[in-house]
Order: sequence, then structure tokens, then C-alpha cells
Amino acid sequence: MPTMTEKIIQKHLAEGTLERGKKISLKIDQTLTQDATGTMAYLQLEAMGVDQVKTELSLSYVDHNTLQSGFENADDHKYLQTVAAKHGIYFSRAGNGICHQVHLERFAKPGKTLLGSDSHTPTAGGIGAFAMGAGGLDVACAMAGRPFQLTMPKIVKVELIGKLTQGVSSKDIILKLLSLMSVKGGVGKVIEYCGDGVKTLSVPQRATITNMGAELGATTSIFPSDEITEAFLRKQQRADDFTPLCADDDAVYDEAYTINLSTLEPMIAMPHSPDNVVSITEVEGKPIDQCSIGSCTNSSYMDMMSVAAILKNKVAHQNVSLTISPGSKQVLNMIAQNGALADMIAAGARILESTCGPCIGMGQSPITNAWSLRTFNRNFYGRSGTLSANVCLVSPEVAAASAINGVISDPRKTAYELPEEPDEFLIDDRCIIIPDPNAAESVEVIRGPNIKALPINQPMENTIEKSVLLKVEDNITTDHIMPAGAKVLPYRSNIEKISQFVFRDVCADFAKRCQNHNGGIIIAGSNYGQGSSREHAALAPMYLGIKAVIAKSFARIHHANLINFGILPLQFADEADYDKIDEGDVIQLNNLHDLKPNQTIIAENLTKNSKLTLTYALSELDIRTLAYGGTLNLIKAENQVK
Ligand code: MIC
Ligand code: SF4
Repeated sequence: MPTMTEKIIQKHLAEGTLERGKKISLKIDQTLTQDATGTMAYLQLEAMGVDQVKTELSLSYVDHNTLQSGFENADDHKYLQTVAAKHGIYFSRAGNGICHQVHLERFAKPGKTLLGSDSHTPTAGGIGAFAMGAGGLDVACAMAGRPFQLTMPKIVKVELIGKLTQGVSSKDIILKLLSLMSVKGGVGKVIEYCGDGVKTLSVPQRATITNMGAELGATTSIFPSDEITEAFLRKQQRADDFTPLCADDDAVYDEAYTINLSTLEPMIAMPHSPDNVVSITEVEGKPIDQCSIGSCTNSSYMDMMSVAAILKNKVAHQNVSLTISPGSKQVLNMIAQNGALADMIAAGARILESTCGPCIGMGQSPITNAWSLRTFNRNFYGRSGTLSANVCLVSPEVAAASAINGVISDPRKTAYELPEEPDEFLIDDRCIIIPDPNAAESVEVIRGPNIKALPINQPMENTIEKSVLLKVEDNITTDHIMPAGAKVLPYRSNIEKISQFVFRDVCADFAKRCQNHNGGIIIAGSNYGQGSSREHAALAPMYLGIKAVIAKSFARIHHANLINFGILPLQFADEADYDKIDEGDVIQLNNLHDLKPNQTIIAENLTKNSKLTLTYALSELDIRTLAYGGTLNLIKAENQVK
């Protein structure tokens, strides 16, 4: 009676049992990295002394930092290309597409485990892969052949019934689920889809849904692998990669939801959170300034074809800047060949390269106080690069119809011809460089001057006595902690430089505070560190001397990243104690060398002369890792012992 999750986990279990809430380790079949997290991951892989990767397949994509306004990003790409050739890693060149879109098209396989240094790796759940996001260091460890540790998740069943109507898309399904579950509703859970409605959705439509499962905080999301999956793989000339997968009829779930596709309406996530969702009818008519179509959520061939159909013979409203980023070279090539691209260009769309682009603030920041509709997955405050902008998340159909009208529009009121599914996809993998193991030894890894050595942390001391340097509220994202955008991203391989931007838009002098106090402690609300997998949100604070974060609760990937870099993640036993600590208070944590799983420790607030009980969700391995000051130190110590 297992679920899909249990079937895949059982097959990949390296340690532990299927008991919910307990730590397990999984064998990882495939890994992926992208350029913004990849440089660190490969520096870490090199530091581990690994020769050739131990996975079935590892890929390095270049899709985030492609705005080359200085030498830094270009140098990173060269480093990634050469380090991939050296270690047996496939390399997808800049321009070949967004990692998740390309991986879905060309590499993801049903039933396999995939670990990616990007939080939207669960996109591959659309094809039935068990795909998880992680920090770069965890991905490096997986490439080195180490199993990946996680907490055995709870399993949520989402039954889809009925069929979408014209103008309503799979984006609206996941926006609806976000409205039901919220951005923390999926933490510690896998979302499994089932029901008759599943059969009406193509693999890329399913992938839009699993992609944005990341915004629920879910460990991953997964669809069955069925005849639709098989047809998709056949059209990608990958029929051999098909294996069926579904949950048993009597599978037992921890939670269940039902969504009726036939009655679903177009939805919109209002600023500044993906779960701030309302029906489009509630905000229809509001003037807008920008529409950006693309990202790993909505840049598939059929997404582009729907957009082209809506734009055909029309022109974007004069007040709207319309940008379109097709998700991959495959998609771009196909729409170029069938004329859809010409319809977009004629409509005044600004065609961008097949990369993340505006989604990560790499250009196209909207005007001051803008209303910007984006088909992306995150509308966190400031992420677009314009702090005053109001960014909303919508489907490609809503974005295209709104771009024409200049106001938020319901695509059900726009007449357009529904495009047809392609009979086959255009296959051309020449922009993916396959490593040659025989040539690996002679490859020279090229490191530009911006690529700096990895900072090394000290072992954890038995007592931490530090000031609270910052107190933040619930749902703080890794974009708050470590902003991205065109100005900051070029320093992803230069921790000293990037650390100066930590909490830039929350507390402008945070880095200085850390320097003045010789490090300190952060106090946070619930779901701390939601969003991106960027380990820089732990690595840079570690570099600034942050020793512990005390929160009401943590997002999964960030919690793991904190441990990886030797920052102690602690939780209030009683959430009300959050109110008993203020910025500037000096906190003492004692006997840290005696931490044991499932226990508590007492924190002394020396300023207020009070005591608080704290818990921690740490396994024996996590505690050992923290004691060494992080994973790299632990691995080095283990290697010395061998
Ligand atoms: C994102 O969408 O925030 C990113 C940029 O893709 C990140 C990774 C990163 O920060 O490099 C993610 O989602 O993990
Ligand atoms: Fe790229 Fe945006 Fe997807 Fe992140 S969410 S991988 S930045 S397209």
C-alpha cells in the first residue's frame, strides 16, 4: 500500500526507515547545479578531493548569471565548464536553457532521485522523478557519492478532478493550492498528485505544478509516471527512460486536498508572497506597467504557444513593457521555426535569452511603484530589483492578455485559438558538452580573479555568549538574507565581497554590526529561510561571525545549509518566548559539546536575567558536523582518519 514517495524512497534508502519525522539518507542518482550556486558546489567538490563524480549523471547548467556587465560572471562560466570536464560532469552552455526546463526535456527520469543546488529542482517531479533542492555543499557531497540526509516527510495527497477550461492553466492549480496551504504548509511534506484530472495534464503542465511546490515549502512534489509521461519521453526521443509509477490504491496519506479543475478560475498571487492568492476577477482592470513571461515555472513550448496565440495580430499596450524568455533552446528553436516567435516580436515583445533573467533580478527591473505581472514563482519583496514594485504571479495566459489590454485581464474574455500539442520535439543537444573521461586528466581548471578560496569555519565552542544582532519576523526568505540581482550575483564565488550585502534591504548596516560585535546571534519567527536554496544565506553570515539562529521554525533547505556551515539552528520550545528577546540582548548558550538528539538546552538571556528553553532538530550526524564547524571540516577530518 505504498505511496509513490514511499516506493522511491524504499528503493534508494541508504539509512533509516520510512517512519515519518525520522532522519533518513537516500542514494542520489542524478545531480544538477546552476551557475549561481554551482561555483561554490564545485569548489567544495574540489576541496573534497573527488576525482570523477560517483552519480549516474551530473549536470552543470549556466542560466542565472548570464548578464555579463563585468568579467566576473563570464569567468565563473569558464570555471564551471573546465571543472565539469575535469570531474565527469555534463555542461549545458549559456543559452541552452533554464536548468529545470532543460533537465525535464532531456535528462529527468521517472523513479530516479535528483538533487539540485536550486530550490526548484522538484520541477522534475512532473515526470515522476523524486527531485529535491539542496545547498551546493549537499549536492557536492552527493556527487562525491555520499547519501543525502533528510527527514522522512509526511505525504500529502492532492486529488485533481475534472478538466481545465480555456484560459485557465496549470499555474492556477498550484496558485489555488498555495492559497489553501500557504508558503509554510508544505514544510516537511511531499505533495503527491492523483485523480482523473492528472490524465488531462501534459508533463510540462505537471512540471509547472511541482516547480511551485517549492513555494509551499515542500520537500518535493510528484506526479505519477503514466502513458502521458511515456508519450512525452517518446517525443523527446527518450522512450527508454520510461518506467511506470503510481501510488497503490490503498496508499495511506497524512493529509488530503481536492481541486476541481473544471470550476477553477484564473488566479493571481498579489505582492509580496506566492500564497497571497486571489481570483483574477477580484483585481481585473488594474493598470499595469510590465509583463514578464518565462522562468522555470512557465516557459515550456506550450506556454509559449498559448502566449503567441493571444498576442497574434495584436500589440502590447503602450504602457506595458512585455518581456518573454523561452525556457530552452529547444523551445526557442521550435517557436522560431513555426512562426510563433514572429507573432511575439510583431506584438512588441522584448525577447530575452533562454535564462532566468528578470526572475532573479538579472535585468528588467520595473519602474518605480510598478505593477508587474510575472509568470514566475516568487514575488518576494525587492526580488525584481525595484523595491517599490508590486510584483504579481500569474499564468502565461493572464500575462499575455493583460499585456495587450494594459490592465489585469481575465484570459477567458480574450478570444484565441488553442495551440496543439507537438507531435515531436526538436532534438539538438549540441550545446551540452559531454565529458570525456580519457581527457579529464589533461583538463586545466581555469579560475578568474573573482573566484576566491572557500572560507573555513572554526569548530563550535562549548559556550556561545553573543549579542542578538537582528530580530526578524515570520517567513523571512533567503532573498531577504542574501539578496540576488545583477549587482550582487557576480560575487557568488567571492564570499568576502558578497557578505557585505547580507540583510541589505532589512538592516542596511548588518555586516558592520557583525564586525563591530565580532559576530552574534539572529532571532527569527517561523519558516525562517524559506525560498531559494542559496547556501550563501548561511555561508556569508558564517563568514560574518553569526554563531546561532534561534527561530520559531526553519525552512528545510536553509536549516540544512546552516548546519553545513556550522551555524547552530535552535528553536523556541514555547513560541511565546520569541517576545522575550530583543535586539541587543546578550544570550549565553552552554554545554554545546554535550548536545544529544531530541533534547533541549537552556539559553540564558544575560541582559534580561531570564532563561528560555530551546529545542533542536538535529541528528547525531548534524551534531557532529556542527562540532567540527561544518561539513567540509567533518569530511576533511574523516578523510584524515581513513
Ligand atoms: C531562485 O529562484 O531564488 C534561485 C536563484 O534559482 C535560487 C538559487 C540561487 O539563489 O542561486 C533557488 O531557487 O534555489
Ligand atoms: Fe531561475 Fe527563477 Fe527558476 Fe530560480 S525560480 S531557477 S531564478 S527561473
